[in-house]
Amino acid sequence: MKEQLEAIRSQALTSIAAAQDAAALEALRVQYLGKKGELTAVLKQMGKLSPEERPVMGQLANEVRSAVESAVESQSAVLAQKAMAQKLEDETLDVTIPGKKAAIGHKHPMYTVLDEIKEIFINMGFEIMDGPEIEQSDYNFTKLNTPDDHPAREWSDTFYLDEESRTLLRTQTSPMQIRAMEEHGVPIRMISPGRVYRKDEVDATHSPMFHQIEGLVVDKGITMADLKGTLNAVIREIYGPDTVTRFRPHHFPFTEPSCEVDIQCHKCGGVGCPTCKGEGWIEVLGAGMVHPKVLRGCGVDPDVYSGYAFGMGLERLAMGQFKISDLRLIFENDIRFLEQF
Ligand code: 2NM
Repeated sequence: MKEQLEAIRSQALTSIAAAQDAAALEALRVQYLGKKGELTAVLKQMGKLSPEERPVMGQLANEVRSAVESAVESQSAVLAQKAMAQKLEDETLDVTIPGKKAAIGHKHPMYTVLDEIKEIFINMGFEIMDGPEIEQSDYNFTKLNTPDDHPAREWSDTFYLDEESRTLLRTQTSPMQIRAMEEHGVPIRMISPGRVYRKDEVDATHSPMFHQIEGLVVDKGITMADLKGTLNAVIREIYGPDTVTRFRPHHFPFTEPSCEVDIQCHKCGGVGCPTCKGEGWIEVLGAGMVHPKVLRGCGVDPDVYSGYAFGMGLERLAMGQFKISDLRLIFENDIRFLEQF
């Protein structure tokens, strides 16, 4: 029995010291110390020993058990340390390696201009309202007092989506303002920026899709003076405090009276130059007092309420601001162009 116990001790200590991972170590522990393990099997034979041998073997067996136990414990500590060292090695992070630069791009110049203008109107208490790009011709034309025979209604000018000319791609964002008056009611002070569509051939100043901002203010006692004061303030925010403006009579079906607003050419001071095409003035927006018929059509009593509205093209504004010579550049998304802004 002594030899058996010594054999177990030396085998166990050798194999435990060679165990390479926690699972192998646990298997060895069970093999030697478990209920059905080798040491237990030897101890079961103690009954066969003489009374003198029993305490001697008992003591040896205990020595072997505690030697094996402490070998398991110390190997377990060795393995844990090895695992930690490996983990540290695997997760080594060299904070001195230069980072990877994320190419995230930036805002399109036209949206830079749009955000600037939104900010100006928000600061003046205007709400921003979005609407559908697919509209009913009722909202795009009829409710805006556009006569049945108006050229803008022609198939050659407008993208219709059905044979009956009931749905179309909006040609301006004003249908949104009709919806806003109907749903939100008055008083109202809003702008609606967005894409609009017209059947124009592409050239340096035209595109079948472009962006507009339209504005609408309706309240009791709104007059042309409010229109002029507000638009002058906005124009001076956009073009600078010394900008000279000119309000010229014009015609729109949805406003009466109507006007177009020019700024004096900042390049030549009104004398005439290539920037203003020799005119001395640059047209920047259209506006007018909302037609009583339009108000009435939205359930607003024109004898109690009045309002003004205006519209401007965003591309033209961005082209002026950033000195972009060709409208097509705005939509081609050539990185060599976009990176300049
Ligand atoms: C313009 C010029 C003048 C306009 C009118 C309306 C509405 F819905 F109130 F009738 N919204 N926008 C308007 C007026 C738009 O764009 C050049």
